[in-house]
Amino acid sequence: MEDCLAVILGGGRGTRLFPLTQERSKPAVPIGGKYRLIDIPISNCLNSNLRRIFVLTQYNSESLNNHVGQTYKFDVFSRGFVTILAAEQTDDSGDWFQGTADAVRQSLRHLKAHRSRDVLILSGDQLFQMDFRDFAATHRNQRAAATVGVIPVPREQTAGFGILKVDARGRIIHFEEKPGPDRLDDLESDIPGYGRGFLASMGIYMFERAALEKAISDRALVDFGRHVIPSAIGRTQVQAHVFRGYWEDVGTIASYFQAGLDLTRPIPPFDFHDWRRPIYTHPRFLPATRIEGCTLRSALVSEGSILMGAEIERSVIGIRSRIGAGTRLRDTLVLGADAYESLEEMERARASGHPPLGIGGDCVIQHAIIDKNARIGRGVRILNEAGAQHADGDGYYIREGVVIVPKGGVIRDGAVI
Ligand code: ADQ
Ligand code: ADP
Repeated sequence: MEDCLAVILGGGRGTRLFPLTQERSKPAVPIGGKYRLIDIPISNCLNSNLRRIFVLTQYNSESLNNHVGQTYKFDVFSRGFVTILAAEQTDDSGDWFQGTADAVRQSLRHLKAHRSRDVLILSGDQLFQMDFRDFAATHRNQRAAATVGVIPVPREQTAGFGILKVDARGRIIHFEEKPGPDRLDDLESDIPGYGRGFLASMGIYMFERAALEKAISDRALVDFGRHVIPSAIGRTQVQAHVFRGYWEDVGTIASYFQAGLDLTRPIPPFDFHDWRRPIYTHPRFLPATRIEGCTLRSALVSEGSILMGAEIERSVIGIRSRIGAGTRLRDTLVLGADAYESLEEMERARASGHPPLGIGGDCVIQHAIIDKNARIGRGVRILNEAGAQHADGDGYYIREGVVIVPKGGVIRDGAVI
């Protein structure tokens, strides 16, 4: 893996995760109570001994820079780095990154400064654990110019994916990006050990370096899925590497929310407790969580929190969360806070008519995402009883049926959503 560079696609406009991406870039979106999305692909790389990593992002946020800078520090002998490349306007192109291939094309000059046989291209919004050494073995043993990570999926789950067909040796012979339902009959395959089904692209690609430079040299090829991969098939050897573990795209509010709640299952599909493959994050030196008279069922509670007499079910509680007495949370992701408020600050907030940081007492909240640094007053009810799918309210948003209180959002005492 010393002969491989990793490039993580950190996000285009990030509109599908709005409002979580309103004030931060997608890689900085929190997950699992104490991590950020970018920790997942970076940890997969580090656990695969891949230590030279670029993160491409459309917009650079302070929180992403802080997080990466404070987390991934390599000593001088390891030759490792995590470098963020934000879309920058250069003389060659007045445009921001247009698509995934375009983003990689614009970062080639940074990659050129580092020798490598191969380049691994990863998406920044996927929850999975993969050993990329297996991926590289497929790629190199098959002498492929490019290798695509693929996963078997049933018909009902094909929407939004590139679907492909392979020959007996695992070469990709046909690829269609996001085919319509009418195309599916032609794209079904017999998958060894799976039966009849569909092979979906995971949006993970390994390219032999010269093949990558050639494949994206034409500026008309903007996206890997839509242009580069389909046009490479037939011209060069494009291999499939079949992955059979848990893999979830968390690029939309609905999938992010569901993947977050799934972490609270007794045996979660994604295992943060796997000591052989740790997920790294910013070390914070937070105190233990204080819990007073609470009922907790299927909950993940992050450190530095204060939970006073709350009832919490199927929920993730992020770092430095404060939850007041008599509050009931169900199916909710609380992303936590960036700092604590002292008792005096809380009093001052109350006196100026603002709820203190965190969630006040006697609230009922379900099916919601409470982003960082939110201030939720006392007796607030977030139930979305009308079942709205999409709305922009006073201090909140509803996306795909999930109520989201944005970062730093304020919900006054007694409000009903
Ligand atoms: P999508 O995920 O729909 O499909 P795309 O929107 O191109 O593809 O995004 C891929 C990744 O790159 C995402 O993490 C996105 O945020 C990021 N990204 C997009 N534009 C970017 C830019 N300009 N700069 C930096 N990052 C950018 C792809 C494949 C499908 C495959 C699915 C699997 O095209 O074939 O099935 O992934 O999820
Ligand atoms: P993380 O979210 O990874 O735990 P930090 O704890 O370092 O990161 O903090 C996140 C953000 O909050 C940073 O921008 C930091 O400057 C800010 N922050 C940290 N501590 C305080 C504080 N006591 N008061 C106000 N802002 C803070």
